[in-house]
Amino acid sequence: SDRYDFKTIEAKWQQRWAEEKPYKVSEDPSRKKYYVLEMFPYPSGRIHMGHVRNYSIGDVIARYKRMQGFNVIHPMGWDAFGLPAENAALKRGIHPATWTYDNIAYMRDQLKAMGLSYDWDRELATCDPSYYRWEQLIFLQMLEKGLVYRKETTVNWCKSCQTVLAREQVIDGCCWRCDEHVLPKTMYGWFFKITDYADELLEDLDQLTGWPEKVVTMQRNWIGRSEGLACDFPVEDSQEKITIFTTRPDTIFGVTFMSLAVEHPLIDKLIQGREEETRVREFIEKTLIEKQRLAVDEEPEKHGVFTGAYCINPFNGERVPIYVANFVLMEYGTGAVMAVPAHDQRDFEFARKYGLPIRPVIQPEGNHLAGETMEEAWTGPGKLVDSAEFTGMDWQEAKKAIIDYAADKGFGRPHITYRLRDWGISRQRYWGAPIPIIHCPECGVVPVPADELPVTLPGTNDPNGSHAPLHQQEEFYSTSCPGCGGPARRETDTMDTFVESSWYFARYTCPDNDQAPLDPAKAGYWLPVDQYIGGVEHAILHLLYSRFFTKVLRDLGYLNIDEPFTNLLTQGMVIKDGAKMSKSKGNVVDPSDLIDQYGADTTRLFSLFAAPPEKDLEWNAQGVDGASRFLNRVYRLVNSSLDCFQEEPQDIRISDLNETDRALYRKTHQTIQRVTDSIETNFHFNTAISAVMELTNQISRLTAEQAARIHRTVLRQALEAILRLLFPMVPHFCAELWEQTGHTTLLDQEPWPTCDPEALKEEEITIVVQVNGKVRARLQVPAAIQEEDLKKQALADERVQKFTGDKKPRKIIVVQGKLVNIVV
Ligand code: ANZ
Ligand code: ZN
Repeated sequence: SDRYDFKTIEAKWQQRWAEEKPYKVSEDPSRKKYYVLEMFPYPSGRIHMGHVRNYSIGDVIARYKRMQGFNVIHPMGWDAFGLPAENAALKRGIHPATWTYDNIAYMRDQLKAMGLSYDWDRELATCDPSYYRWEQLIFLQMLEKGLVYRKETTVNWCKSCQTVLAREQVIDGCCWRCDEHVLPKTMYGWFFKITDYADELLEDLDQLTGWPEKVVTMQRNWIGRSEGLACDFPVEDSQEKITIFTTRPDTIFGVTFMSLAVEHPLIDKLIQGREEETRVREFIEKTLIEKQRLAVDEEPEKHGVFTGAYCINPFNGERVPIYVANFVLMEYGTGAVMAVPAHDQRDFEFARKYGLPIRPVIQPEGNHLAGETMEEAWTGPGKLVDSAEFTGMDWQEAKKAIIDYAADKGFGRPHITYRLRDWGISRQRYWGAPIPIIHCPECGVVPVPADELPVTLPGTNDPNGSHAPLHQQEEFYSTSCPGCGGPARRETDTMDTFVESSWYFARYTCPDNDQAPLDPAKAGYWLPVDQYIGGVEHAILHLLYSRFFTKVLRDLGYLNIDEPFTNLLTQGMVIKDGAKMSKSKGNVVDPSDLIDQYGADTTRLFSLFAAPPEKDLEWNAQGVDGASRFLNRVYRLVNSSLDCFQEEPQDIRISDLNETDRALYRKTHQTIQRVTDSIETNFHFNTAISAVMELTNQISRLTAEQAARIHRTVLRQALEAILRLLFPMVPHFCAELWEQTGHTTLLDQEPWPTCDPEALKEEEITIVVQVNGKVRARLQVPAAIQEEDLKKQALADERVQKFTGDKKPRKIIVVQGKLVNIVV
């Protein structure tokens, strides 16, 4: 057959790479390192097209950088804890560990069948005690530094499943698994103090020039820094005061009521014994239940209830009625808002609904707002009115002046609030890393001594072992206190799986280290990750947590960097029939079928050629066929030209070549230039591949006669360039042809081709310029010059103008590539 035998070829090279380990690396201070990393997969069972795309992109970069001489680290592992393993265990009656490790074994084979150039000796699985024991140690070291704490919070609790649910697992107020009503429950949980790093996490975003701007913006908004005023409003007839946070101190004379979050701790005191008490309590209860029902980001309709109590605006001594409102968040600012309906839309709607006064205190230029006629809040700029001594000030100026005034009088202070919350890491599930803590009735919370780590998950070595939540496994939790030796109880929460993925990229630098989580020398050599590649769905949490962990590990002395990922590429989705490929849509293409039918190289080539990495990739069967046909064409082309590899190559000077040879030589070097440029600018492999296709076409178009006479070295260089340039994308294919053409080196160790600058210069020709038939000048012009440009240049030439003078040319005759005759 005239199709190349990809099955044999791919198996052969995969075996060689497994045996010879050309992708195994170690630290070498004499060489520049390059760390390329794709987000590691969850071992869900099989790889999908999204993986194929992600890993193909990473592999091209790894191979390209290797050919450029970098010491390239390119590792792979498994994000192996998490819920699906437990669900599968429930459904199929197998242990989560069995399910996970079986999947890993299967998916590892699938990745190997793609020919990805990983250093497999660095593989890690986060569910392995050899990994999570170090995570437990990091937890303890963070605890010691005050970066871990335990507090009571409200969680989503499913009574029938006896577990906390994540926000996404509450659907219409019910448990996604059993459909039971989900209720708020206060319980203890462990937290990482990510807010301690809020400022640094925000500031260092400026360093991340190699990240997509939209990801940086999403992180900035997530951290959500707000500057403003914290101000105390004394409660009437009471010693209490309510502290509010506002970003608009300039509007403080426009306050007409106060709104508290339903969870605000002062509410009880405010309403006790008042006639409003029952109504308020009912409102709070209703609101708490309603909160459970809301989808993430869904805004409830604004409701509130008057408490009967008043507080005093310290700026003007006015009485301000206190409301409880469902749109005030306890977790933000101080959980209390001074309401200014004239200048805040939420307050405006609330005021209209409950008939509260609207009092404008910021007047925009050329307009006069009146509370009775306003149709919406004015949130723009303006000058202060009805604001005592601040009247007449510009709003920006007034912000400062009012903060200063409050600070001076002692009832307020400048305040910065972050939207970012501390990271709750407690999960009540089985399949996660146990939190290494012991609760002792005498000593309280006691850390597990470091030399007793790991606290292993029970039952993982036994396929029939229990995988019930740890709080149901007495053998696990009953223990003795490391402090007093008395009976004690182990912590039964496990860690959020995002903890594992927050530092795995660092662990790859010493995956077998059994002395410490990290080796600062090794980490120092390899980190930061130069190029990270993954889905944009991780734009916030995973990337933020990894940045946080990097700073923590730096402060614990393990790392000497501030940021983990210098460059980030967020690849687009793989879509089919206009929708993301997913099981639920039934439009999944299984990469294994493709690899079976077309081979790994064709599959890789298709995924790289169909779209630039950051764009969505639309699946189409013709595209795969096209990729396959192209590779077969190159295969035949090289095989029909084997003789050019038999002679010793000669030195080439472009000026010595005849026209056909010169054209191919130029094209070869232009292609090298274009491919390199396309990769360097945002990894646009699709245009890189197009360039190689053009070069291939130019060779294929040679007539039999031209082909027979073409300069052997020029042809050889062209074909070698094709193999080198395509190698990162279709490695088995190129490795095989490289060998078939008599090379004994591995292409990985071959340098990336460089281009001959002489060849990139545009070809120039000499044109004779006549005036009325007499030769007056000779011009050096690009060979491809347009006729109009040539005429202009001829007319503009001084030597020519001497003879044409002011006379208007009657006629200009152009003989292509030779002559211009101007008749005057
Ligand atoms: C008075 C005011 C007047 C406000 C005005 C805005 C406009 P950002 O910018 O997002 O930080 N706020 C404060 N704490 C809140 C909470 N716990 N729940 C809901 N809203 C809260 O928003 C800050 C503004 O959001 C604050 O400034 C406060 O309303 C409100 F013309 O105070 B403002
Ligand atoms: Zn004790």
